[in-house]
Amino acid sequence: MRILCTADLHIGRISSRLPREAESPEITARAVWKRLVALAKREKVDAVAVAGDVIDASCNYFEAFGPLEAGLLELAEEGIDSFFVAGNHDFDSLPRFFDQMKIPRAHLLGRGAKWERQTLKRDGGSLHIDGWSFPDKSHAENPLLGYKCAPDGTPVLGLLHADVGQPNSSYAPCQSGELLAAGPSVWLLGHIHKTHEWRSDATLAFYPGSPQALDPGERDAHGAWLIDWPAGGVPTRNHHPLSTVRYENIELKADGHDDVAEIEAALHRLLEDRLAACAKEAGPLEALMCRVLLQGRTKMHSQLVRSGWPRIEYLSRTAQDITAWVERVEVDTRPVLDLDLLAQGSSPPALLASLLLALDRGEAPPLLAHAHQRLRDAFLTMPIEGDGEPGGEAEPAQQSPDIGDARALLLRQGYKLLAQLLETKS
Ligand SMILES: [Mn+2]
Repeated sequence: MRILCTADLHIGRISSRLPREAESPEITARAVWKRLVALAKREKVDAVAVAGDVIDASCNYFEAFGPLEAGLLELAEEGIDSFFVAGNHDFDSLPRFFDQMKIPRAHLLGRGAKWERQTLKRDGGSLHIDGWSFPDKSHAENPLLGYKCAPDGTPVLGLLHADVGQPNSSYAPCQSGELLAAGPSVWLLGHIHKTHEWRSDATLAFYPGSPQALDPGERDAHGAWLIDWPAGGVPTRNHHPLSTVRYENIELKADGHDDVAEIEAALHRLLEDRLAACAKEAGPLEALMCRVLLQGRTKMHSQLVRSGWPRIEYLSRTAQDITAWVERVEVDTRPVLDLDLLAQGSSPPALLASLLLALDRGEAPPLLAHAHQRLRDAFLTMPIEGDGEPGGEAEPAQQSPDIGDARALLLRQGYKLLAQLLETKS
């Protein structure tokens, strides 16, 4: 049995923060659905399984309707079944689609938050698919509390859109341990857009991640997973890249680079290395969007902080039909200063230098706790990138700032201020 697994397509969205030149029809979630259908046919899979959030929002219903119908009909013609559950984004639109379209071999499981089992039969084997769909735009109860997996010797694939390991989540919270003990040999999960897995001896539970990377928080390779499930054997899983966009963070050490040309040259080398590394598992990749973090001690610090890097938006590099773009440069460099010497005395620069030294040593001056509190307050009122619902789907990049974040921010701002104070003084 071969099952192509995905989730979180969010038809209606496109990959964000691309320069206009990098935009193509292929960066839409609609287009990745087409590539997924083509992959399913090429790989001659038995079924496609999708763990929710296929349609981004109710208002994208008409945009999603045509491509979904066409893709599902193509799959059906090839004898490929498809199994869906609804997520928090398409709790209403996906059931509506299935109500209006009667497509052979396409199944929506678990409407109204009621667990439902379908069985896929092929020569030499069968597979149960147990699924549960979101009944509303949020659901604070654990969906596994109502789940019973009746074992009958047939392997089971569980299909669920849920927030794993976040007990206070409003999006079907459950624990990885509960999933691994619930009965299915494999759980295909939706909701978190990054690939993540949990394993026990006999069980695998995983988020396949969004097949098209949609924003800079969705880093690394994105695609779908193909599970090969031999009758009576252990399933194996392979990643197939499908995203035309890949977001990456690049750290560039500016130590020893004392003019812009040197830093530019170092950046070009890094982009080339990253391009070469990404080309190895590129699939349909067209754009590599790099967020560059400039770190280290450099004489260029003040200039970089003051003027940023005006030419950066034009920086691109192409190799093997993939173009690397610098999406943003975050300057986190430090000036070349003797802080111990500067910290002597009681002038404003001296007091600031002592504070920076204390922060660098890992001490906790009162300002640190204060800054942390202010950061957390700001986080609570901040809209979540790409989602628009405050306090919505917390993803790793969107968790409440910790004390380390506060320390890094104070250091960054402190060095900036110190460099400026010293300049004013001279
Ligand atoms: Mn979701």
